[in-house]
Amino acid sequence: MPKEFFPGIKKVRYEGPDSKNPLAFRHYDATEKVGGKTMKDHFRFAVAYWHAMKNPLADPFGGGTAVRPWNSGSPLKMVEQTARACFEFMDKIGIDYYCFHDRDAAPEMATLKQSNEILDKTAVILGKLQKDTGKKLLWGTACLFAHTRYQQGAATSPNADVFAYAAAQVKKALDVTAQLKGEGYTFWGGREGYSTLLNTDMKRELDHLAAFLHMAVDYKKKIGFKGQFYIEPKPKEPTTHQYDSDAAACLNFLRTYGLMDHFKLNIETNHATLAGHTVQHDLTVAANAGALGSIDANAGDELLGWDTDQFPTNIYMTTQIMLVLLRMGGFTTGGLNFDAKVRRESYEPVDLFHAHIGGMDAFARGLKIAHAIIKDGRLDAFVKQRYSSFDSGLGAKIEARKTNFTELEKHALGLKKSPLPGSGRQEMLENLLNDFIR
Ligand code: XLS
Ligand code: NI
Ligand code: NI
Repeated sequence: MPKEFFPGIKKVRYEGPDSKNPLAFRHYDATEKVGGKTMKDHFRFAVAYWHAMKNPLADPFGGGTAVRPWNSGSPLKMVEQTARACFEFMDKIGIDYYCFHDRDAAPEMATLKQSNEILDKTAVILGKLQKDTGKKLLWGTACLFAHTRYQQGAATSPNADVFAYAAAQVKKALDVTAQLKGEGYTFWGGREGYSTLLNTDMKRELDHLAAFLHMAVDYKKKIGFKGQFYIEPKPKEPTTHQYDSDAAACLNFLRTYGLMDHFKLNIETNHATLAGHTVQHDLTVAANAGALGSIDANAGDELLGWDTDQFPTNIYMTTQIMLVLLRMGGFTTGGLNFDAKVRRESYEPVDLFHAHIGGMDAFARGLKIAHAIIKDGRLDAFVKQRYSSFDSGLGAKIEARKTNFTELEKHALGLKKSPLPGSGRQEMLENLLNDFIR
């Protein structure tokens, strides 16, 4: 086994905004404090095992291009090489957390028993690497969408044996996540959705999904796993209609089935945009419900209508993400997981560095800009002023639910002219925001 998988690449350092070194940070300085907290603690960045280590970079018209020397050899050798490569990468890029699916940490074998066995061996390898390096698992998850058995869903499959198989897989993934002291566990509903109602009993499928998640909660208690559970919304792809389509749909599902106390949301940029929202919209919906748990940081291509999972480089967007996060008071669980892959054309291992450096720098700038905007106060003051008619008098009575239609009608009839809310000043506020992006 080679000593290094990224030979010739040194630890990436902060060199300041004027650095011309493409393998240095220009804005992300792990120890720099913004608003009394280090950048490192603000972000809690994570490497996504499936994209960074395992994605072959195929597309519908051609196979993988990625050069990933660690993805070779017998299953166990490959597992160990990949784990070592991932930890070397985390060390050199300066990221403390990683996230994995059971089936990217270890391959699916011929039987469930064999798959469990190799996953157990993998957990020992990962556990040892964690111990030696201090790196941590942000969250684990199970891949309930790739195998042909899950073609029609896992917890929403029309077949009870498939449901049971998925349950067994999650049980094991929870064991391994707990063993590795994972700080969370994510449920992305892979193929939990449908393509046509002609063959689908939607109510029954949703009931099954809820039963599945309740059993996961029970099992979590049983094994004493303390990590946070997350649901990750996504509107389409692979199925036409995903049940967990956006933050609002997930919250409605969780409330309907009495699961709100046990789950938070893991919001992904490109999923929000596929749902026809902005990421700041879905983050805000989740935060308003006290349920913003974690973020899968990436970006879509404005010109393409699918989950392109690109690295986030748009400072306007990272600024708005950080505005939501700072106003919420920062992460109490979770972190920023780079659920993003390099382009098919960027096939060399070093491209993983460029990609993560770009994402971390873009978030560092977004953090500083958002912090400056909040400190400046004009934006928040404008919003406060905009709703000020609810601060006293009739408005305050409305908010306190101490009035009724009859009283409001009397008030409206007594107005000298038809009321106007005042300009929304969108353009002025857009200019204000841009003033901070320097
Ligand atoms: C796919 C999802 C997936 C989840 C984990 O679109 O983003 O990567 O984050 O299963
Ligand atoms: Ni994701
Ligand atoms: Ni995704």
